Amino acid sequence: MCGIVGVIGQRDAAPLLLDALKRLEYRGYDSAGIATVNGEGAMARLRSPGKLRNLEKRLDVVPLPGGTGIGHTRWATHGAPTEANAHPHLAAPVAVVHNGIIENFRELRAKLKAAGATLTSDTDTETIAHLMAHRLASGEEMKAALLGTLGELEGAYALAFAFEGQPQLLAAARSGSPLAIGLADDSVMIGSDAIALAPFCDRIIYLDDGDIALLTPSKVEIFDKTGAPVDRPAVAVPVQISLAEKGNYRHFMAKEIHEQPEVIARTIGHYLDIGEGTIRDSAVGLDFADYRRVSITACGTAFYAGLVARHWFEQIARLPVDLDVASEFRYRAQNFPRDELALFVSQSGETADTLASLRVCRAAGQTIATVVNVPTSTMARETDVALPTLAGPEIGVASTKAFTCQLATLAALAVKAGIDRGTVSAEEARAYVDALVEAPRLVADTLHVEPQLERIARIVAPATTALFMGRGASYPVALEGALKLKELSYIHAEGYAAGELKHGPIALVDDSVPVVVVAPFDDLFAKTVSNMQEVAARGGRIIGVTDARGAEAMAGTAEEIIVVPDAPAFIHPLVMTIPLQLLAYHAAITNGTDVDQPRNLAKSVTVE
Ligand code: HGA
Repeated sequence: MCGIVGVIGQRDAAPLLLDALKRLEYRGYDSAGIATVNGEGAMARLRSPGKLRNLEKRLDVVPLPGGTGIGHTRWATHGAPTEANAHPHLAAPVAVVHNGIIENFRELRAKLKAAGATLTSDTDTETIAHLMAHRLASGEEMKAALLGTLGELEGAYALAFAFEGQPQLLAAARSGSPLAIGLADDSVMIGSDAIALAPFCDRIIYLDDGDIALLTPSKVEIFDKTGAPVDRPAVAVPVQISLAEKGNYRHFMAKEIHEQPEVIARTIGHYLDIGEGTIRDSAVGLDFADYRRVSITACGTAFYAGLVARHWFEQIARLPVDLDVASEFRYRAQNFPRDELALFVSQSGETADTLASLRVCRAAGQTIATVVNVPTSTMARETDVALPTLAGPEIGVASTKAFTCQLATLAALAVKAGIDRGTVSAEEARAYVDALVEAPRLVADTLHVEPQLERIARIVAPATTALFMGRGASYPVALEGALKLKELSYIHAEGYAAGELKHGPIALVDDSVPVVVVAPFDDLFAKTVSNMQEVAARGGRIIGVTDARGAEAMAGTAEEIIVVPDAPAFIHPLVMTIPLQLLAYHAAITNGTDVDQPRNLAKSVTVE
């Protein structure tokens, strides 16, 4: 998603803005730009399609002077990723960068054109610069002009403004998209993500939804949406954020895959009382005896974590689960019963559709719980109960460690639900806890299959279609495996419930189609193996992911068998996911795609 940065201070702005933008590259983007204001108030701007290095090359030739400026990496929603559509957008004296969507942009463009404005881009964003410039030209004060402009916008935005003729001023605003202000000794910064600001600032102020801010080198003034001054606390830059580096790994994704034993251990350590063999009440802060059902809402990988959780809640706690993708959730006619727990899952805590769904449930008076990786995020702040996944910053666009930490958290919740609802005895609870305690070690052991996956990835990489199948809790794992492969290697991949294959997708099977069968040796194994035979009979190239006992039954049918360590059935989804992540990673490397920033994708999807 779009990255926003801004700086006002003693240092040369352009190189600093570029460095800060580089720290947001992981979010995914397709063009970039910077505008600066020098000491005399003159504004200059450079924009470029493609990667930041294109902009950097241009800056080498035409440096932008000045200590004040704003910068942007754009993930296009309105208009192609061209130079003309890249931010900052100008309408003298205003320059603006934007993350979000202005939904009434058509009306605004028509109104501006009728008033004689010349629009030079196809974006929704450019209207904001013109509205603001128009108000300033008609003599409105800065704050009034800002509030007036925002009052005309419908939709979501995080905005940073710079002004020609005002080298000592930046403005910022947020509604629906995140924005933070960074404080350093010699400068004040703006960033859409604290990661952008971490190395340059010691303290961060997170703006609340609806806030606007006026920044000078020595002062930050914040107002709420009514224009009343408000105090927002400045907090120390979280250490974890400053540590978002690649280390010795070739890609963030590789680092994040290999970090999983550690971060899963950290996450379960938060929820489990290992000595007592139970789940810590204080870590969960919910009594599931109060709820008749749970609704889980999420997007993408987090939705698949929710699908696994449905199995766990229903099997362990006999608690019915309703599940939907967040982009559809709001459009269903629902009655939002008070005795239903509304549970949301999001890595970033900013996912626009999930956040909007959360707000719908909150307005309906439901109790809101959120499984979230970024503790300072909007969702973490707007939820009744925040359930952290302690995965640390995830930089690779394709989620890996955040997914397994979501699983670990949801597994602990399901056990807690079983205890609260009396479906799990103390002895059974201890067995579940013991199984979870084993997860980090088993995941670490599973990582040893990497050399085999590297080789298998070379078989899969030339395919144009790949299928993944699984049954029970392995079905969402298959879905996640397919999503990972398509995100990273651009191979068309689909996940199916193993029993569904013969209802359609089997028509795709021939000897060019790899079929990944996720089947640990559990109660459902024999049925999945029958489905595997159906595929094999039609020439499909089977890649089995199973454990030692399953491998015996697959031998002779599967072309390749990846053997993971024997694990308690409860944590199979955590273990079985690892080979699929490695397969996608190595297929991407074989296909030469951009592993950490796959094309067209964004890390934290802050637009609907
Ligand atoms: N709508 C703006 C900004 C897009 C955005 O925020 N993406 O994450 C544009 O298309 O330029």
